[in-house]
Amino acid sequence: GSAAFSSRGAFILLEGLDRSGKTSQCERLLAFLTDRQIPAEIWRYPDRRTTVGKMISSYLSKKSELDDATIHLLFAANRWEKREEMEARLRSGCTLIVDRYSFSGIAFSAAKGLDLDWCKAPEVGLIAPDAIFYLQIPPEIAAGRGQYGEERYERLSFQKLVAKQFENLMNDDGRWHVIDAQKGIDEIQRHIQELSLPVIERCHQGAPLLDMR
Ligand code: Z5A
Repeated sequence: GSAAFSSRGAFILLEGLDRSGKTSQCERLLAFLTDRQIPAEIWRYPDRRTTVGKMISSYLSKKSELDDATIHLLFAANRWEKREEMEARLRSGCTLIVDRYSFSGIAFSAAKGLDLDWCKAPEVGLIAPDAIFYLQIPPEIAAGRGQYGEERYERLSFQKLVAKQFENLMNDDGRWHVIDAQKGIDEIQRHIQELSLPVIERCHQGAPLLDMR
């Protein structure tokens, strides 16, 4: 019937600082949905497997240098090169649990001092998430969850600036959910599950795909 025709998966995004617990929550949400026979998969950005992704990975591991504008555009290009596949997966009915996306792209570059509107521009026209879970954590607490590694950006002073940018990007359009990332892993997960199910249901009922604006 027409409902089946328009039925699609949901785009569920997790954002937050390094060590906020995104990966742990994505994995648990995938297990939960799979258990309930809801088709789902995890996507993460940057996708380090593509040609662009390899350039990003080399930059993050400090094996190469790029100016701030160039790396910003590469992160965006890494989303654009997956846009078509993302749309196809969603339209096939698969829910995508995504670990970082445009908001990380904008927050990290704006934290370096790049113009906010300039940072947002290359994201316009990408597929927009149906729900965004921002795992909110004081940067000092995140830093305490183990030694920062050797990657670029893994410094407390910079993470503080990024946190400020994330808080600026949130709005009250109903898609953003601020989650207290200091709670226990299971409690956070239950909260995310409760908020995700109605979103997935709406998408299955044919809610239109959204574009980043
Ligand atoms: N970046 C960018 O600049 N522009 C862009 O467009 C994009 C990204 C997409 C990629 O990092 C870097 O690129 C990133 C942003 C930038 N730089 N930084 N910072 P990545 O994706 O490779 O790494 P990450 O996202 O920062 O992942 P992470 O370090 O793995 O963090 P996480 O996924 O949020 O956390 P986790 O692995 O689930 O948990 C971390 C630890 O905390 C672990 O030991 C857990 O067991 C523990 N944990 C998790 N939850 C809890 C709770 N609730 N309580 C206590 N302990 C917990």
